Amino acid sequence: MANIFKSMISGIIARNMKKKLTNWTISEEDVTEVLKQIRIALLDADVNLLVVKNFIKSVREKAVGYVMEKGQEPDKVLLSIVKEELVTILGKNQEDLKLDAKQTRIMLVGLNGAGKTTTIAKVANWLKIKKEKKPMLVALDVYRPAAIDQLDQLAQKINVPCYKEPGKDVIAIAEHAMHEAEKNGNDVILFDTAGRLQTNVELMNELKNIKKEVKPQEIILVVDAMAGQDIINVAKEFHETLDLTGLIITKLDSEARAGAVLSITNLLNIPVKFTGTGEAIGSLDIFYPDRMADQILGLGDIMSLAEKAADRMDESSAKKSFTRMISGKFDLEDLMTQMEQISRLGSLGGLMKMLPGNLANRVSEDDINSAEQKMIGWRILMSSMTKKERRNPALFKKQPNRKIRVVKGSGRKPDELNKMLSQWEKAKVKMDEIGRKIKSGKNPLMDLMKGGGMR
Ligand SMILES: Nc1nc2c(ncn2[C@@H]2O[C@H](COP(=O)(O)OP(=O)(O)OP(=O)(O)O)[C@@H](O)[C@H]2O)c(=O)[nH]1
Ligand SMILES: [Mg+2]
Repeated sequence: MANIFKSMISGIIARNMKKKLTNWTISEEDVTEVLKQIRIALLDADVNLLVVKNFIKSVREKAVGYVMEKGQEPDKVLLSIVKEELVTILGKNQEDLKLDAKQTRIMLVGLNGAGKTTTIAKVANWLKIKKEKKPMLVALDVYRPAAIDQLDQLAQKINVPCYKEPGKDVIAIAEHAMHEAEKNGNDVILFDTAGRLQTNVELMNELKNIKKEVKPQEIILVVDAMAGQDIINVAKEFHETLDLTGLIITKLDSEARAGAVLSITNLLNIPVKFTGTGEAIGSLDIFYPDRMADQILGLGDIMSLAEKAADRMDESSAKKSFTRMISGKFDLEDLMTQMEQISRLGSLGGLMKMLPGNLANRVSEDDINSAEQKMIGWRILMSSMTKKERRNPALFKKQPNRKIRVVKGSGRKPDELNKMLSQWEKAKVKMDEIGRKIKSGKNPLMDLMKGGGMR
């Protein structure tokens, strides 16, 4: 997604539309330059040409002739038109999986390496945890024994059953699997099908036959964000043969531009159901066109960040460390716990990308890298201390020998330890101050906003 972020369409709009319009109606001339730049940014992100053309056309139609009301600013008006059109392109309304049937059957299809098998396990885990379902996985990629093992191992990891058979008759296996699921009360069956390097008649026939036997409520095409424009024809072929009900885009965590796969939903009118953002089982997100539009515009994805934090942060320990902070008791043990919590959310760079563009832009890649390096160093230093030392860092002043031991044990530099201790002390002074203000009924955020920020 990196290039989409860098294109920062909201930045383009801000730069080009800040100037005063000559009158209250937006004219063709007012938008010529900005639309040209947005067009280039979208093509740069590998969005399909036809999608770009239609997009620019509808933005132009909505913008030109727009009569502004008093107090409206041209850049805000254009940004909201662009966002609305982007959301339309990305599918307008997010659609949930159809899960009402007594036994829901879902087929995942796609090219080799797209991420079908990994994604099946992610979706099954999501169904189990978020939807309280009893999923079963079925191995229909019977041509490579390793493929069955891969699915089986993932199933064990998430603790759901995996149905497999030694033979190669996928229709029979699918039929047996459905009986087995019915017998065991599995209410969702996920079929892992074989991929090919390219679509071919043999694969399409096999999938068509499986579909006939299984009668799935959902047939989902799994596509890799790194795919180029070819993927659009591939998706068309799958859709013509199978009448797809959804898409899952994997590997959005990569440096891929993702424009091609994001174009499929508009060109073929198939909703994106989920996105994959990593190899781990938990790296699956429901797709929200609105949030994706904000990401593309460079407005960040605060909602996802908040959800991620809620999912992975340990609330009770967060509350505890906050209380300790404002009561002047924040020590290195608390700092270590906090740093562990932050690292559970992922890399700092990844977190920064979720912040709105103007915030994220203030911090350079170098700053992020050096902060990450610093955190690594601090964690190593702190884990070389005894718990007693972390609870009472004043011991380092009283007995400097302790410092020598920590430096030796951690393999870090003495200077790094000294800097860490002095930064902790400074932060503690600030926190004490905030704590006192809270206790006396003042809102410390007001001070922070007036410029006395914590640094
Ligand atoms: N970074 C990243 N890697 C992913 C993601 N999804 C899948 N992968 C990786 O992509 C590779 C291929 O994934 P599989 O699930 O085996 O793909 P498949 O479509 O089942 O492939 P075949 O069975 O060979 O057709 C594996 O190394 C996965 O770990 C993702 O969202 N992000
Ligand atoms: Mg597979």
